[in-house]
Amino acid sequence: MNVNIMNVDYSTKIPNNVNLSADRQVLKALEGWHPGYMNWWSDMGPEGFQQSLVYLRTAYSVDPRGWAKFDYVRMPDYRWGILLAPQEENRVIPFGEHYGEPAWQEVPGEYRAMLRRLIVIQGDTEPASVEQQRHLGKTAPSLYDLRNLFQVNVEEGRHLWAMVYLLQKYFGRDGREEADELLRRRSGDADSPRMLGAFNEATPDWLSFFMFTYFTDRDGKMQLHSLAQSGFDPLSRTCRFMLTEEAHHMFVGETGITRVVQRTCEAMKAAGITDPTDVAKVRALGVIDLPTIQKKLNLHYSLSLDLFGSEVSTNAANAFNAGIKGRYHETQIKDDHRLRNDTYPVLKLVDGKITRVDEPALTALNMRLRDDYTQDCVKGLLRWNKVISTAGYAYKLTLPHVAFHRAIGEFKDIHATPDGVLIDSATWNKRRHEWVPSTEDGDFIASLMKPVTGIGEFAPWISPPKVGINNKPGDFEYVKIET
Ligand code: BYC
Repeated sequence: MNVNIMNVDYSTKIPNNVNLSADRQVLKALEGWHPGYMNWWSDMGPEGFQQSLVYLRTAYSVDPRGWAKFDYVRMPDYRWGILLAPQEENRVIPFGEHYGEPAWQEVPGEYRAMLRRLIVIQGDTEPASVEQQRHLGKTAPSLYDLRNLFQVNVEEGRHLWAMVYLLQKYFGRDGREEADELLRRRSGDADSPRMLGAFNEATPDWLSFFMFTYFTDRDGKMQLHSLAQSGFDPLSRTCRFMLTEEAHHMFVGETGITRVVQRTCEAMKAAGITDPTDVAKVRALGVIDLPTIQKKLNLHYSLSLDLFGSEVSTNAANAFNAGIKGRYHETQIKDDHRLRNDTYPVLKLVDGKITRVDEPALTALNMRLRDDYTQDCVKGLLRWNKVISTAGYAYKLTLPHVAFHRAIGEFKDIHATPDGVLIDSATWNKRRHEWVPSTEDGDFIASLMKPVTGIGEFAPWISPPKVGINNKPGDFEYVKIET
């Protein structure tokens, strides 16, 4: 393996393993973009704490055996670098009409617009999530959680750099314009919103943050896996390295929810509560009741399903045919990787009923990826339910039906219960807050969001983690808060 690609050059302003110092034009373009990025970070990045020392990991190599180092860093001094996974020798395009041809090192002219669109959409989500989470530092339940939030934020910032590098290097002037636009749009802005629905929603509290990192970052994982299959090799290599960092984000979500559920169950047991659906009694203990956790889960799962686009999509078929966006674990699938004659079952609305219909597999690729996503989501639910059953409660968290609370695709114009029963608008309006959080639910959760900044201390609504970051002990000072 090439040694240069494994280690990162920190001598240029922008750390990288793509030999930027020999690529003056791109280096100049990126250095030109850098001040705008720093302005964006100071305006839209985490509120406060910018002068605090945070125990962060920074990627210093792309060697999977040891790629990150941990140290105290002030967030604005974080080295946002451009890191691509090592180039695989003789890599071929693993699917579509160009199956078996050598992977492209340059953008194929005929697919330029399609590639640019996908890179821009991917890039747009990264700063959006930082914007959505910027106020959460003020209410962190511990220094451990505060550090995890900032770790996620700086890495989403790096993922923006990753996409901007591709735009600047491979898309000339349009790429530079798109890179500037990525710093201009704002999550939730009425005039200039982020591109995808879920990235314009609020992340009002820490339970939402954990749900977001569990469900929405997992969409990121699936999309990055599909793009990591791309015949455009620089995109593939970029996404492969991003996935290394992404795993921690989902860990933060999964363990965060586990710790909330754990604390609720402990508190209920200690108080002798036998009915976990007795919301008032549970809330009086200062913990989040399981039915409210279920409502948050319903909301974030359904918002994340929307990120997969329509179940039946010619965009998806075109991107696959072109060799630009593949399937999850494409190279491990045993078929012709062209999908010329295959079908795939899709749930559709037929004569007012939710019906399984066989669609050409090519146009059903969003559905397939979404099914893979759902299977991946189930794993966390099994863990959370284990905590509940071990505590002796019969309550089960479940994923809502795919027709529930949708804004994109087959079910966007109907209403359904979490069990997938179709209901009319009047019933939906009357009952929706049985299924998605109401203002009162939000107010209750908000009332618990009091910052805890003592070393080794945790807010009373969440359990401490089982192990520390980088094996640090429970009394480790993850953030040295500058006041
Ligand atoms: N909101 O054929 P259709 C992450 C538009 S998350 C608004 O149904 P397609 C992260 C669509 O653009 C991963 N609009 O869908 C997580 C199209 O419009 P145009 C982000 C939407 O194209 C946490 C029209 O509807 N990466 O990384 O097959 C923290 C018809 O489109 C939405 C990607 O998503 C929506 N939800 O699939 C940080 C990968 N859905 O073009 C980061 C790149 C669809 O006709 N993107 N539309 O005007 C893609 O692969 C695809 O564009 C999509 C949509 C999966 C998003």
